[in-house]
Amino acid sequence: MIRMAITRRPGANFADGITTRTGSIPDIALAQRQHEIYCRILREVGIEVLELPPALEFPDGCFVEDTAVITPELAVISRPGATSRRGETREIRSILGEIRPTAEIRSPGTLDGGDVLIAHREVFIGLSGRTNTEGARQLAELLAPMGYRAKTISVPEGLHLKSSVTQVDENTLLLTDNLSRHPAFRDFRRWVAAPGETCACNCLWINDHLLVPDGFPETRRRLDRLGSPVIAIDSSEFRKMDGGLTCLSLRL
Ligand code: CIR
Repeated sequence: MIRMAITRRPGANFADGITTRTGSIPDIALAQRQHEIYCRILREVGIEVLELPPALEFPDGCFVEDTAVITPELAVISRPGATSRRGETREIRSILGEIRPTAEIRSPGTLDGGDVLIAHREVFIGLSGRTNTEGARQLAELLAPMGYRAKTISVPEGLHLKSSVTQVDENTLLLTDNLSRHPAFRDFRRWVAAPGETCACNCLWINDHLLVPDGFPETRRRLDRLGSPVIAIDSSEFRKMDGGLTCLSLRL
């Protein structure tokens, strides 16, 4: 049961963040509305949401997931791979430090929370443009004493591992065709996103509800069969900045 989430509202300079999607500039007012709806839905599924104000020095600051990896036992403060995002961890470290024991990824390690998928006691760590082998090694070492087993996976496409695979129920992963054959995931039931709907892979399964990005009807039809209530959320403006539903919160 997730009791609390930390989010940060997108600021007026949200469009100055990093993106690979040239030519699609986010509408700030719409992003702010979509963010409000996201926070409201988290509250509706029983979560207390700590909404931080925009941090104008960090246009990507609303993607708070990248700043930490949280387990019930420990919060590991990340060291984001993009130098423009490193400072985002400062305030998150002090908030999490009040709530949970903390540890840190240290230089030369880099790690973005979006590259880390924890399901049961398995920690899947994506090696991407943001997370390097040293960051992955440090995270694995920090979590091992609590019984977590880490596996690294080369991120074949998209920004982060969780752009292409997320957990959608206790034993099911929603993933891209490419990743579905990866041996690291063989103990899970694997559902491939419908053709042309790979952006639907970033879902958020939380408190027995499944939050899915709006606009991917075929994948949604499949997810409806899983049994958890499915809630579609329009995250179009975050997608323009390479973000999705998991990116917008830290959950604990
Ligand atoms: C970035 O490039 O860092 C941001 N524009 C998007 C981060 C998305 N975060 C995530 O998938 N966890």
